[in-house]
Amino acid sequence: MTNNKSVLSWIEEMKELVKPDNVVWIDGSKEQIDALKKEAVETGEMIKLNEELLPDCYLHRTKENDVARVEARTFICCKNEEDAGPTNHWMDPQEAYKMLFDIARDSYKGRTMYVIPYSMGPIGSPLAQIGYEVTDSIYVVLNMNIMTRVGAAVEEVLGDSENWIKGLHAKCDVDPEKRYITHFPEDNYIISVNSAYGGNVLLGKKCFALRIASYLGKNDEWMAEHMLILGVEKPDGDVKYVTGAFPSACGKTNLAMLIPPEIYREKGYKVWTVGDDIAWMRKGPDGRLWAINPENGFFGVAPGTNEKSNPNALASTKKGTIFTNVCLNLDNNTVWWEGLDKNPPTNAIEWKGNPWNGKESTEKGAHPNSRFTAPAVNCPCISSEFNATAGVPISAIIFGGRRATTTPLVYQSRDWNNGVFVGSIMASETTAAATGAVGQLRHDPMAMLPFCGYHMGDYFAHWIEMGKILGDKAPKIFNVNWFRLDDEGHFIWPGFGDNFRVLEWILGRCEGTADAEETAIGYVPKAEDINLEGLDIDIDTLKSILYIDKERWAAEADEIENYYKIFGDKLPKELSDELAGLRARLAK
Ligand code: GTP
Ligand code: SPV
Ligand code: MN
Repeated sequence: MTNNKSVLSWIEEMKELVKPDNVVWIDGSKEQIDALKKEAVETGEMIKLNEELLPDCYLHRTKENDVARVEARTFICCKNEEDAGPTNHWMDPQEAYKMLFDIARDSYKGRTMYVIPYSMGPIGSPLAQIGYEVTDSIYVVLNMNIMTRVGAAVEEVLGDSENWIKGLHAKCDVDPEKRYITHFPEDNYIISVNSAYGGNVLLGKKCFALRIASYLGKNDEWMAEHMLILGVEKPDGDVKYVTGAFPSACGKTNLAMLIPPEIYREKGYKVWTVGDDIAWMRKGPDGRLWAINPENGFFGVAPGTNEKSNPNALASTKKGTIFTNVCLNLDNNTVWWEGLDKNPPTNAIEWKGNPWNGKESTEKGAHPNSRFTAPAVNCPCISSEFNATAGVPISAIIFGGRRATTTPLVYQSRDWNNGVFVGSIMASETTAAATGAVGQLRHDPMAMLPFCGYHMGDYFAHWIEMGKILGDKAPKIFNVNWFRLDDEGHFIWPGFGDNFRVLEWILGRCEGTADAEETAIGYVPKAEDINLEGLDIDIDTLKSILYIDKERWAAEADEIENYYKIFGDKLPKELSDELAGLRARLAK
């Protein structure tokens, strides 16, 4: 426990408010964490899985109404409504505090308050930040203990500094009508009530590491982004690092842990995972952009994860993992989800807790947004630089979305500002990661629509500014789309490990060794520039997903113009100029 006055006085304030029966300070020790696991099993909050097949693994089921992020109930509470911008929900901070404190008041009665000191980023890294989360949920404590660096060492680094983020989580009655996920960027404060699910309650993750951190970064020349970080090792041992921003459930974890096709493995190519969801980036002493992963684990989408699609993610879940809302196989007390294998258990309990026979039922065994919380150290391809306090230098930034049409497999932006434009016009089909309709195309600039803690127009301006700060050392910017569909609705590109072929082209472009064709939207590989060796796809098919359909893009430009209107005079002139440039090139 700390002597930090600012921390102690806030904890006193919280105790006064929520009135816990007792307070437990999380030190992160094995004894303490083991005791909490035991308690959670005794109360039924978690189910212990087969110790031989899945050592130290647990299953947790949330309420049926509490299975994903709730964007409609997520708020940015800053003094001026204008500062939250057109893409965020806003609440007046004073009104919000009052309403939230009223909801949370006395809600820990009969419960324990857990105080979690945590570091986002390697403890002591100049890029790391510290937070305290108080919660009445053991599930939250155990997940935070996997996803962040928790405990006494964090408090030692903080010392008596007042530079830390407050996070209050209160489960209350898990009432969806009173559920609020709120952020006070001007006060370094997060309050989350009436949920007990992932991104709503693991306050270090989306709330802090993206919404609050994006605001901090804007004011201090750094960036907090919804990005994976990976390293590509070449046969000569040289490693080049790349980040990728794809919207929720659009392939970050899969790309981050990719295994290159055999023809590359034979030559000695490898991929190393630094992060699968969030990157914090700042200009380093050498002038390049350096990135850390502020997290310490993976909160990954379970469905679709299998031995073929993502063996590294699957291996990461084999010990010390918490599964949420997957299916329980009663025959051997292990877990199952759609897409794990073709053998659904017949004697099982589905994610809602009902008996389930996978051979007969038409219902799903696992929720589409069921997740695993796995320690990063479990990952067979975890980067040697995972804990590097300086981070890793970034050569390329990749944007990408889920687009059935229009957007080609890959293209390179013309320069930094054009790359910011490419990120700003991202659109993607919605997924089960947030409540609401699935499969609807929506704008999701830089994959940050649900996560930007301030005005998106100012966020674009910050990106432009970072380009000026980095100058000719700025990473090159690309866009990818693994999700083009054929007339029958099948994915055209094989994806997963074969995405390495696209990564190879991207790095080749950074090094000046790969060829491309200049098009209206940017530099697109000629079909021959993507290596298809060992792959069963013909060159005409590849051509079809590299083709730039000018009519569709002209319609896209109209759509972008319309979308841009919501930013009013906050839209940087650089971006309206880029749009005009695109139109002019399309008209040629
Ligand atoms: P969040 O954790 O929500 O931020 O998601 P994510 O971006 O990490 O997505 P993830 O890698 O978990 O992938 C989500 C879904 O996309 C899974 O169902 C994957 O099977 C699917 N997916 C990932 N990569 C590819 C790909 O290259 N091609 C196709 N067709 N599907 C993919
Ligand atoms: C996402 O939705 O982008 C996630 C899962 O990574 S959550 O932590 O719930 O936000
Ligand atoms: Mn995510």
